[in-house]
Amino acid sequence: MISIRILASAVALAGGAAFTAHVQAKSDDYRFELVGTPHLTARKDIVQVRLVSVADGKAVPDAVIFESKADMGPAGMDTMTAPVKVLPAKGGIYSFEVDPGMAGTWALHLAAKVQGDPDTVRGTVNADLVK
Ligand SMILES: [Cu+2]
Repeated sequence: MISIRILASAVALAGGAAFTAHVQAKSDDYRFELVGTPHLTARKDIVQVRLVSVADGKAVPDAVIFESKADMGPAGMDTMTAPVKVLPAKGGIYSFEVDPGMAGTWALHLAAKVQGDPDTVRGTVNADLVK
């Protein structure tokens, strides 16, 4: 009887540890959304994105975007990438300057940190870019 109890608590502990590791790895509490239609400025596409809290739909204005990559995965061209420059965020809108090699549907992969949240937020928005 005692050994069964010990085994049960060991399983509970292991489960708890795995759950914690998962929670710290990635956050599903937020999502990135495309704002408007990308437009050209000085022959580069400006893509505007909002970060939204899934729970209440509110925009998160003070996240730190630390990773931004663009590829043509949505058009079946995973290996075609484009330079992305992060522009200053304004009023809850995060802007990115993308210099695509060709027009079409591009994926913008983003990673961010939200103030007071230890988890990393990762998300992808698809945008139709012109050239
Ligand atoms: Cu392409």
